[in-house]
This record gives sequence, C-alpha cells and structure tokens, in this order.
Amino acid sequence: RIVMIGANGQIGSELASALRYKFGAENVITSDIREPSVLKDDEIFEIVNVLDKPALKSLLEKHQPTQIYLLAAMLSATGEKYPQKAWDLNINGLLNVLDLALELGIKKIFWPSSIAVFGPHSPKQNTDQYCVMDPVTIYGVSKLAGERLCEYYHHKYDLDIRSVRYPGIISWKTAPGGGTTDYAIDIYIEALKHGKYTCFLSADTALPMLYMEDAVGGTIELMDAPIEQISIRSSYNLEGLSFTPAEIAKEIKKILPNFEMSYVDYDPRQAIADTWPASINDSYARTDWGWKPKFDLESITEDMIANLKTNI
Ligand code: VAH
Repeated sequence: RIVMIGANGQIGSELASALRYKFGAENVITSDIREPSVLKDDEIFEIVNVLDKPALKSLLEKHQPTQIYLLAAMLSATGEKYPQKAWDLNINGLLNVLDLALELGIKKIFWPSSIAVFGPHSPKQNTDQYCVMDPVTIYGVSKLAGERLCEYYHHKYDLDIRSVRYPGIISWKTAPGGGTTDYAIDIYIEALKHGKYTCFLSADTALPMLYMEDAVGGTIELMDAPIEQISIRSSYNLEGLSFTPAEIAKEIKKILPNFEMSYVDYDPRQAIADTWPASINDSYARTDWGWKPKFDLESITEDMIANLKTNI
C-alpha cells in the first residue's frame, strides 16, 4: 500500500493515477494540504501538511503503507520568493517522512530531486552523475541537501529510499507549479489559445527536459527494480531530451504554421536557467534499471497539442 504526500502537484497527480492503475485505487492513499479539484469515487484522499509531524504520523499509522512517495516541494522560481519556506518544506518535510518511516517500519520511499542541484561550476553538457554541484537556488540547495540526507539514512538505517533528478517536466493535465522550466508547458497552451507566446527564457537557452509519460514510467521502473540493481542512493540523473525555446517554437510551427514566438527582455528565471546544465548524462539509470525515454520533441509536441486541443 502507498501513501503519497503532495499528490495534487504537476507530477504527484499523474504519478498517483499511474500507481492507482498499477496497484488498485484502494491501495493508493493520496494527500496534500488542500482537497484536489477532482476526486473520483474510488479514490482515497486525506488532507495533511507534511510539516505537521503528529498529523502525518496518524495518517501513516491509519493506513499502514509499505511505501511513501513524497512529492510535496516548493520549486525553483517560487522558492526564490520565499526561500525560508522553501527550505522548511523541502527539508523538514523530507526529515519528517524519513524519521516516521524509521519509527513505523516503512522501508521503501520515493523522493524526487532535480537537475537544479547543479550550478554554475557544474559541467554544462552531458552533466555527470558525480561532479561539482554548487546550486544557486534555495530549491537546488534543498534538493542537494535532501540527496545527502537520503544517502545517509540509507547507509545508516538501511531505508530503501529511491530518487531521480527530474529535469523540466512537460505535461498538459495539471498547471505547472512555479518552476523555471514552465515555459515549455505555457508555450503550447498560449500557442493554441492565442497563436503566439512571449517566452521568459532566451531563444538559445537549452535545458534538459522530460515528458510526463516518461517521467512517470521511469519512476515506476525505478521503484520496481530489484534492490540489488540500485547503485545510486543520492539521486539518479535523468533526461528525456534537451532543447531550446527556439527549437520548441520551430516544432510547434510545423503544426501551427501561424504561431509567433517572441522573447521578454529579461526575467529572473533566466538567471536560474543559466546556472543549470543544458544536457544530462543519465547512463547510471540506463545501466542500473533500464531507463529509456520514449518521447522526443516531435512526439511531445504532437501529444501536447492533440491533448490540449481537446481540453482547452
Ligand atoms: C523547476 N520544474 O523549474 C522544476 C524543475 C529542473 C526544473 O526542478 O523548478
């Protein structure tokens, strides 16, 4: 049985659907700080704040999960507006989960890190699993510290915590949550609604990205892998593809020929994106548990536009 914390977010909501499909809705208890906008009859949801340790403990004691998925976090751009809150949620939320898992004997945990753990002195291209990491956002700092905590709790207490460094995630089902990579979602919505988009990152800003279907599939592959195959206990590098705003605009124009792209003069998110890698070396994930993304920019663009058309 699974308890997922932060189930209303961009990744949590789609990961929860996939887990319900795989294990049955009765075995997936989702939670967040407020009710989800949609909840089907067979879906189980409870309101809990991951920072309220007693409340979290009673949720876990009530449902007796064998696995916890912790998706609650404050992302990069929002984190720069409220750095103390971002640190508190991202780190103390993780510590509450780790310590309660120990106390209640819950062995298996999924916790996402991010390519935001890399910084200005990390290699820019094909960034390695192990390299200099000097994150400049509080989000990246909290995810790097979180990785260290996860590795420590694994080696000290034998907790089976598994993690991936998600790149920018592209999806159409839920609105993005305050990230620097959100332009790669907004652009499709704006292209369909208004035929144009003013991008907050410069045309040549290449970033590592991943389509939601690949992100969810990869996460479940990681969690399903036999424990002896897991060699990374900080967090696995993961990439679907890398592209620039100019490249995604070109791909959209193949389907919407009248689409017009323009760029803002400056946006604070550019300063964040400039410290992140352009592409990631995810060879450990490929070797250890068979990671292989399915979507490229062409199939992402087709899928996004087809689905958004029916949902806008
Ligand atoms: C963000 N979408 O932009 C998240 C992610 C690598 C980017 O961590 O903050």
